[in-house]
Amino acid sequence: MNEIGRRDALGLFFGAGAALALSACSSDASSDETSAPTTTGGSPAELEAEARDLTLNLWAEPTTAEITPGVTTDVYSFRAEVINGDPASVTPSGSYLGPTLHVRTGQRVRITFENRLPEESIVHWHGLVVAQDQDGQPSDAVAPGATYEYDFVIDNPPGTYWYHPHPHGRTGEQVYKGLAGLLIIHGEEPLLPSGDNDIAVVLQDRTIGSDGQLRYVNTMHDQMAGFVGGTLVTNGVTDLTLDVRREPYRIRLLNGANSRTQYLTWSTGQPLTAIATDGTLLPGATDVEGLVLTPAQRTDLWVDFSTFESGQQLELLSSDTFIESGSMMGNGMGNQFGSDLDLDPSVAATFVVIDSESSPGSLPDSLGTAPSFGPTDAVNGDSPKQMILSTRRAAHWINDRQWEGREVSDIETVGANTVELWEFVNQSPMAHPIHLHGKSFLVTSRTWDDDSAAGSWAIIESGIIDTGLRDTVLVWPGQRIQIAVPFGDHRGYFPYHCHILEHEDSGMMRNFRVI
Ligand SMILES: [Cu+2]
Repeated sequence: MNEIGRRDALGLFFGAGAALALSACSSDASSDETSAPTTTGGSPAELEAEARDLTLNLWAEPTTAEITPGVTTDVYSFRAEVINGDPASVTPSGSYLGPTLHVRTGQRVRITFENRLPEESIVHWHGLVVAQDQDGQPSDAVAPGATYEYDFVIDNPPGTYWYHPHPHGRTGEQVYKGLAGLLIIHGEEPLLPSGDNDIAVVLQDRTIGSDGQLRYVNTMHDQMAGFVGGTLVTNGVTDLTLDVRREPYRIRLLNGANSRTQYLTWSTGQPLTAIATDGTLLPGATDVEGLVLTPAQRTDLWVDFSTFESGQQLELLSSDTFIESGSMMGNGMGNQFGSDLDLDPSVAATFVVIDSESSPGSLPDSLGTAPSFGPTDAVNGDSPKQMILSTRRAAHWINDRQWEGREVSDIETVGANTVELWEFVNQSPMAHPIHLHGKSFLVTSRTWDDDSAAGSWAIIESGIIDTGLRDTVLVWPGQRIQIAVPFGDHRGYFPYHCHILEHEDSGMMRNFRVI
C-alpha cells in the first residue's frame, strides 16, 4: 500500500474525510496531503440507507507489513472483498490487521472464508450471537486451501466487536502473526460522534527481532504466563499518531493482545469516559481514572477535544498488569505473598489536536437501555454453577479439566432461553480473562476467597467497569465472581475459555452445551 493509503487507513476511521484528520506517524504531521480518502466506511446513516444483504469473500494469507517504519515484517493477514452489498462494508486497515467489517443489526451476512495459510484455521466472530455452525469453532477449522461458508443474521445491538482465528492450539500464534480485525455493528443508537469522529484503536504488543521478524517464543513459561511482546503496537504500527479536530470523538478501544491485560490512562490525568463495554452501550457514561482492558475486551470512550489547544497532544498510556501471586508450578495459590503491582506506562497512541474551530459537544443523558435480565431471573439462583480456575502440573485448568471438545459435564449443560448464575473461583496464581462465546452477561458479584492479591487489585480496581454487559471478564487471583448469563435460543456446543491465548491454546477451554 502506498503512503497515502497507509495514512488514510491506520486511524481506522469509520466515516468520510479520513485523509484530513490523520497521520500515521508524527513526522508526517505537517504533511499537506489532501487526497480524497479511499478507505471510508460510510456513516451509520449512509449504511442504513444501504441496508441490504451483504456477501463477502474473506481470506487469511501470509503477506508482509510495515509495523515499524521502513521495516518489512512477515505476517498473516485477513483480507476481504465485497461480492454483493455496500462496498463501504469493508474498509482496509492499512496494516496487518484485517479490514474493518461494517454490518447492521438485522442484516443477513454471507461470508466465504478461504484459508490461504499453510496451516488449518477458522474465523470466530467474537461477541456475536450466532448458531453453533456459524461461530467459527475449533472443530470447524479448515485445511489449507479449503473454505468455510458462513450465513447468519446480525442479532447483536450496534457496537464494537472483532473477529479472529480459533483453531485449537494455534490461535495464539495466528493472532500474533496478524490475524485479527474489527467488526462494527451499526444501527439505532443515541446521537454519538460519527463519521470521521468515530475512531478505533486496536491495542496489541509484539516482539520484533533485529531481522525485522516477529518473535513468538511460546516456551513453557510463555504458555504458563502468556506471551507478552516487548513493544506496544497500535492499529498495526509502533508509534501511532492520530490527528483530531477540536470536537468530540468516539474512540473504540479493543485489546487485541495475546495476553497483556492493560491499564490505560490519559497523559493529562483526565478521566476516561466510557460509554460502552464489549459491544453494548452502558446505561450512562462512566468516568474512570484508569481503564482496565483484558485481551478481547472492548470499551468505547467519549473524548471532547474542544477544550484542547491547537497543537496540544493527548497520549493514551498503557501499563501491563501482570501479577503472579504464588507459584506457577505449585498447587493452587500455594503462597500468601500477593505481589504488588508496579504500573509502568508506555505510550500506546498519541492524539494531536490540529488547528481547527472549537466545537464542544455533550453526551446524551442516557445511552443504552438497562439489561432485560438480572440475577433474580436465574433458574439456579440459590446454587450458582461453580467453575474453579486452577494452576497445577504446569497447566491451567477449569474444574480440573481442559479442552475435551464435545465432552461436557452436567454443569456445563444449560437450558435454552434460561438465565443461569455461574461462579468463577480463581485458585490460580494468575489473573484470567474468561470469555463465553455468543453470550453477553452481567457481573453480579466479586468477593475474595483469598485476599493475598487484594493489594494489586486495589491499584487497578477503579478501572474495572462491571456495570454493563460483558462477554469477557477478568478474574483476579483469589477472587470469586458471579455472572448472570442468558443462554438464548441457539442450541449446541459453544466454547468458554481464558482469553489469554496461550492459556486457551494449552487447554484452558471447555464447551458448554445448550439443550
Ligand atoms: Cu488464563
